[in-house]
This record gives sequence, C-alpha cells and structure tokens, in this order.
Amino acid sequence: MKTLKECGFFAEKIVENGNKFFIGNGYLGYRGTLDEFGAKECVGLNVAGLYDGVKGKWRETVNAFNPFFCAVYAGGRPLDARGENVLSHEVELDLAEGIFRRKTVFLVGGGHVTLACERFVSAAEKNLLCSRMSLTSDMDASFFVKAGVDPAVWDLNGPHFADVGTHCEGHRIAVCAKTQELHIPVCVVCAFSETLQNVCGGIGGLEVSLKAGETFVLDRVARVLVGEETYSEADYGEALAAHRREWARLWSLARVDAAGDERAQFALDYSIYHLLILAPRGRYSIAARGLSGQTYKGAVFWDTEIFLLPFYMEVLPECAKRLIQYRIDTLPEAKKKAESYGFGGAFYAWESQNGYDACSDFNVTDVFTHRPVRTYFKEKQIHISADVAYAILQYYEHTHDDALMLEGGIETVLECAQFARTYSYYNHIKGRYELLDVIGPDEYHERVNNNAYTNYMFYMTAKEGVALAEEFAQRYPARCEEIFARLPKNIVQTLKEWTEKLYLPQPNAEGVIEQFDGYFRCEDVGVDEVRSRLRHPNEYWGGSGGVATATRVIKQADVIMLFNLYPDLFPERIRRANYDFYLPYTEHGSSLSRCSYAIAACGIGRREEAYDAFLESAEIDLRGGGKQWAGEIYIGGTHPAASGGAWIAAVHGLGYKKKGQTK
Ligand code: IFM
Repeated sequence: MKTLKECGFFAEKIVENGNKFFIGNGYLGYRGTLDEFGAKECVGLNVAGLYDGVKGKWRETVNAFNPFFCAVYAGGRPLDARGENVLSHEVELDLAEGIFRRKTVFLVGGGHVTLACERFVSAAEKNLLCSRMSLTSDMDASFFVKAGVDPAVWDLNGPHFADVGTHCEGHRIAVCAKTQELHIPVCVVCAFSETLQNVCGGIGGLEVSLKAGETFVLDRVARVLVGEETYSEADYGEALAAHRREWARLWSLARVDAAGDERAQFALDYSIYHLLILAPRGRYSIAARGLSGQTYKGAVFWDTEIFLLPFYMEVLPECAKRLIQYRIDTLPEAKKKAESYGFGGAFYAWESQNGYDACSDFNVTDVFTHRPVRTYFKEKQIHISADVAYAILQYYEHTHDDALMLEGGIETVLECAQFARTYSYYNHIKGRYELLDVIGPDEYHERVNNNAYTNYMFYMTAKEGVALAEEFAQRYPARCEEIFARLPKNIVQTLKEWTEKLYLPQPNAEGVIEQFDGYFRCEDVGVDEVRSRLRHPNEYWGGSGGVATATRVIKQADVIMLFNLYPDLFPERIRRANYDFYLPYTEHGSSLSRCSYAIAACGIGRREEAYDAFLESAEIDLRGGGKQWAGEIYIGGTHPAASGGAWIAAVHGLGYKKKGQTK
C-alpha cells in the first residue's frame, strides 16, 4: 500500500495538513501537525463523545491537552520546520499501519541535524497514543529538548477546562482538569523515556549532548483518561507491535482492490483509512468531521446513517451495531424534541451530541453585517428521523439481528414514522397528507413544502416499519405486546392509513420529480451564474437572502438521494431524467454531494461520470477540498461522509471487489 508523503514545508498548509495527515482510533484523533506546534497551529487531540459548553458559546467536543509537544533548540535557536536553517522536510502517513512520521534536516553550525518523529494512536487500546522522537547529528553538538504535556488547547468555542493542574512524578507528567459544564475529569498522562527537568506548567526540559553520528531518542507514551478511568503503564515497543497487529487485521477485512487503477486504489485506500480510524469503540457515534476537530460542534448528522453505515455493516459489523445503538439510546431525547415542538413520535437531533440537538437557531454568520443568520435546520430538517429509521431497517436487513430490533429497533422506527404523521397536514381539498415547511437535503432552500426526498423517505419508514412490526408481532407476541404498550394506541393501523394518503410527488412529463412544491418556478440559472453573483467568497448561498435561494441551484444531491437509497422505487428512465436535470443545478457545496452523484451515475450506467465523481469524493481530504467557511463559521476538517460515499460508489457502484473476493 502506498504511503502518503509530502516534501517541503508550506506554512499556508498547516491547517490543511492537520486534516490530511490525521491519525486516530475511533475514540481519539490527533491532527497531522508537527511536534513544535501548539494551539495556534491547530494541534488537536480530539475525544469522541466528550462534549462541553461554555456559556454563550456553542457546545462542542473537547480537545485534550497535547502530550506530544516537543521543541528542540541548538545554541538557543529553535529547530523548527518553519525556520531558515531547514535543509529538507517531509511528512508521511503510513496508511497501512496508521502511523504519522516527520523528518526534518537542519543545518546547524556547519553540521546536519536530523529531527525525526513517528506517532500513532493505538488501534489496540482505546485511550493510548505514543510518539518516538529522535535527534541525530553528524557532528558533536548540544541541544536543549523542551517537552511535556502542553496545557494550551486549540478550541473553537472554549476554553473547556477548569481547575487545570499539572503534576510531575519521576518520568511522568500529567495535566488534569475538569470540563467547564459537566465537571468531567480529563487527564492526559504521559510517560517519557527520559526524566525531564524543571517541569513547570506541564513542560520540562533536558540537555542533550551528542557525539557525531549518535542519536538521542525520546519516547512518549500517553493516555487520555476521562471520568473514572485509571492510568496504567505501557511500553512503546509493545504498544507499537499491538497497534501494527490490529492494523493488519483491519486491512485484511477492509481492503478493496481497484483493479490495477493506481489513482483509484490510493484514493480508496485513503478513504478506507479514514473510515477505519473513525470506527467507534463505545456508546457514541461518528461526528460529521470525524475526530479532526470541533467543527460542526463534533456533532453527529445524518451523514453517519446514510454515508458511513454501509461500510461498517460490511466491514466492521460490531461498529455498525454501535452506530444503531447510539440512535436507539437517544430515542428519549428525540421524543422530547418532537414533544417540544408539539409533535408526537421521535424527532432526532439534526446535530446530535449524545442526543442533545446542538444545532443553533443561528447556524451561520453573515459575512457583511457579521450578524447571526436565522437558519431552520434544527426544526425543519425533519428527514433526519427518516434517515435514522432507514439505517435501522438496513441494519436489520443486513444482520437479521432480532434482538436489537426487540431492544428498541422497532420502537425507534415506528416512533420516527409517528413523528412524520403528526407533523403532516391533511389537505382537505386534495384529500392527502402533506409535509409542509421542511428542509430537504438541499439546505439552500429552507422551509419548503413537500420535499420529495422527505415525503418518500417517511413513506418508506412507515411502510417498512409497519411490515416489520407485524412480522415481529407474529414471531414474538409477548415481547411485542410490551413494545406496543409503550407506543401510541393503534399505531400500526394509523400509520397504514397515513401512508395510503401521504402525498408522493410524481415525475412530470419529462420524468423529473420536482424537488419541492414550486421548485420548477425558481429562477432557471446554473451554478456558475449564481457563483458570479457572490460579493464575498465566503458568503452563505442559502437561507433568506442567499444567492441561490430564489434559483434552481441546489447545494447538494437531493431528489437523487432517493434513488440511491431506494433504487427500485423508480425505473432507470426516471432516475436518468432526474440525474440529468439536477446535476447542472448542483453546486456540490456539501461534501455529501459528489459521492451521491457517483452512486447515482453507477445506477444509470454512466461509469465514466461515476468514476470522476468517485475520485472527487475520495480525494477530498488529499487535496484539501470542501468548503472551509459557511459565512463566518469555520467548517473545515476531514470529510468522513465523502470517504464513506466514495466507498459505497466503489464497492456497490463501480464494482471494485474486496481483496480476496472473487464474485
Ligand atoms: O449533514 C450535512 C448536511 O447535509 C450539509 N451540511 C453539512 C452537514 C454535515 O456534513
């Protein structure tokens, strides 16, 4: 497997490379930054499922203290990749083993000094991360090595720690604190292979004298302890060996063969690498930007159910189960959300932080006035509940895990359908139920009526949910009686009647399904024209005053999504008509879009278009793609859904086979 490599140092790529060379183990994520960097350079050690909110700011995941800070000085001058004395610099990410490496050669007093480092977040142990730094000089030289656990944390909406305390005991340094909001103890403990002197504020130092050709090595073995977790020693070599063994196992399950196409192979390996380093290890799910930082508040969106779940179902089923379990666990919050808006059933969080909806009423800031813009994602993007139900139904179809269905699965699906039923309006004139005032996947058109994707998705939720409930009632009558006792009376019958009368937008004479009522009446202009109307590069395209709002230009695949999730709903002729119609209007302003078109293109026999869109999606973090700003809000980071969507397109569309698979 090829290793991702970059030679030379580019200051403008510090943030981008933090994402590109990112390592993780599903619980911890460490950005691809350099040892000498700090909070200003967006060093981040992100912890999954650990959230904190500071008064007046957005609640987000917590970044822990940095155990890998290390700055080396020669004659008082820092050996820094940004310095003028750099002869060469390279970073690499070993995808096969999940190891980050850097090597920088400096010119120091006429001699060459090589600073090298490797680091990994253990694939074998959830809270363990290790790094080995080495320093070699080709002439006798002395250095001062400054290292420790850096208490300065990069935050978007912090600071998240209170009562920060540093402790030093022998070769170990710990920085401990409590989160501001919930007072959860978080401690980063790092054992160093050398004892650091004069440790103060988590950082200590060490004089190092090298004879020509000698190498000094500093190992750092760290644990992130959350809550009641306790510390235990680990050995660098043993940890590395266990880590390597686990990566070998992971790739033996996950590798896909791109049939001799080198570019596709690398893009696919890179996408799969990202999916592997995000595989959850506990009762939490996967955030939209993975563990690459606090963007999107570290929250879980529909991305997980629709774009990521298929990979885990096939490759790491135990992780797929965790993703489903997360939604079942958070059913009570979804029911509360529905109730708070006056509806029944389960209305899932648009941006879920362990069930709590972190989506703000003002999710974008206007670049001209700097004022918050009212957005309606939280209360109108109701398709999230259908997406959750779809995932549960898919999971069941794949695993036949009756137990999970009886332990919340069926209940969740029915509650999601029930939510849509109570949300719908009965149109007495047309004699049908309608879903009014919603936002579909295309977020640029807010508060529309009868978004086709939403209506069909809830139709299928109710239909399939009812069928499953009836089947289970026959097979497990006693258990189902208990389940039904918790649900609204006669829910199965009510949902059946509702689906019969729910409005399902039909294709027009050209075979095109209108994305929402009145979409065809929007200004008929393409993406380039709308882009040319921008007065600021980071201007938000949607909402009440966006450049796309009154036009047919859409942010991302919308109607097309329906065909990807339910390919048998419409014949190929209709799918093709919609693909051709909507593609020119699609801005791909969301990283979920290209892969959706790739999957759709496969479904209508457009292999070349599918291949291009697949590459666009799979390479997004290799080229530092994706929008970085929504108005004035930073939305950069890695793009797991694009990786997951690329995998779906590759395996289920382009027909790339798993390694060792013959059919
Ligand atoms: O879930 C997506 C949404 O569809 C578009 N905006 C970004 C979200 C997170 O990826």
